[in-house]
Amino acid sequence: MDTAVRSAAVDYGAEEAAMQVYLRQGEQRAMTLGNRGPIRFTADGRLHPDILAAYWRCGFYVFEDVLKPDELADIEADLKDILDRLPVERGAPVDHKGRPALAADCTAPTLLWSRPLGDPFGGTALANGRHPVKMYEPTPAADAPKEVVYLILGSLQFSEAALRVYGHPHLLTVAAAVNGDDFVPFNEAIFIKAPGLGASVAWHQDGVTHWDSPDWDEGIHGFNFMAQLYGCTPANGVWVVPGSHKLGKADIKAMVAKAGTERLPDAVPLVCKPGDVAITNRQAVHGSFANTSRDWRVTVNFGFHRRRSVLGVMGGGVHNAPAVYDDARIRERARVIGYAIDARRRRFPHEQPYAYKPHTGETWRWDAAARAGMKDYNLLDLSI
Ligand SMILES: O=C(O)CCC(=O)C(=O)O
Repeated sequence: MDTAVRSAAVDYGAEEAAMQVYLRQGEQRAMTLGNRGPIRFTADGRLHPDILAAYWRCGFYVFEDVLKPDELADIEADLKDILDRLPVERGAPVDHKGRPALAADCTAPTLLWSRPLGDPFGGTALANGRHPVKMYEPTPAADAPKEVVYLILGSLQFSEAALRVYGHPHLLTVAAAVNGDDFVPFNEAIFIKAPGLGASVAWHQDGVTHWDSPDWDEGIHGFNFMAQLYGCTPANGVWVVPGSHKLGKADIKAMVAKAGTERLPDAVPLVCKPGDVAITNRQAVHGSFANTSRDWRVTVNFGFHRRRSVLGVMGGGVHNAPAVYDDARIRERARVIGYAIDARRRRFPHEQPYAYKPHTGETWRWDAAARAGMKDYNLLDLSI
């Protein structure tokens, strides 16, 4: 990736030495967990039970080498186009070439901005206050822009390559193994952590609706896939507290207070090569640090739920207006799975397309009408 938006070298200031030790030790701990490797299947095409067991034990798993160079090149081309079309600043109607900016005509939330190396959510009441502690905010270089886009929501309307990843047959087989054959969408996003600029995502757990449910269990709030375009390192990737998805609502403030630092001592980083795809339980305590490293991290992020976690449930209101999710709403939102499978079939005709059970007997076509119908599709995200 051309590093035109890379800023001058920056670091964690007074925290730099401690941070470097933490990054090294975290990576060592991550490599002992036994939760990474290629996606493997049983003879009848189901996800290998050892993988499932490791996912449920740790709350995350790194699938290696899922996306091949041709697919990564497609994603990179879309990413460059997206970056080129961003508004010149927050709220601006045009991009740097004077064209209508990406998402300027969207109603749904799309572009999230931050001060370079900032932490826009930590310690605030935003998103139901689920990021209780502010992360350390390193000082950006003097030539850094005032604000950067670090997160793009509703991302499948901006990138067909991301849509095709969403329809990946192996990943959808994983989704079925974890959430059942009738799994349903959550939301989709692209996280962009430019070197020297990328914002923190403060420690949090994602679920908002089911913590006190009598049916609560380790999988009730679903999971996110995190597909890596350039890979990710301890310095720019997501960190997870292994096993924390099983423990109910965590007191993150107390965890940080006990550690005396936001470098949580039990957390480990997702370490990925380009094309690796992590799966992370939304209930796991996770977050990422401001990216003072020299490396880009771009994550194609997309989540799925169990149908029974969503059906008849009042949404949490984090991603869109609260509403009770009935069958019609779920079906309407799940059309994107049908489009994604067809879009993928056209680009990768040698692959066996995934057969999504709720669409049995139906034909879904990725065509001009479908494309037009994607505008603001994330108004219907199933946010729990
Ligand atoms: O990619 C990141 O830095 C954060 C991801 C995250 O918090 C999530 O997917 O829930």
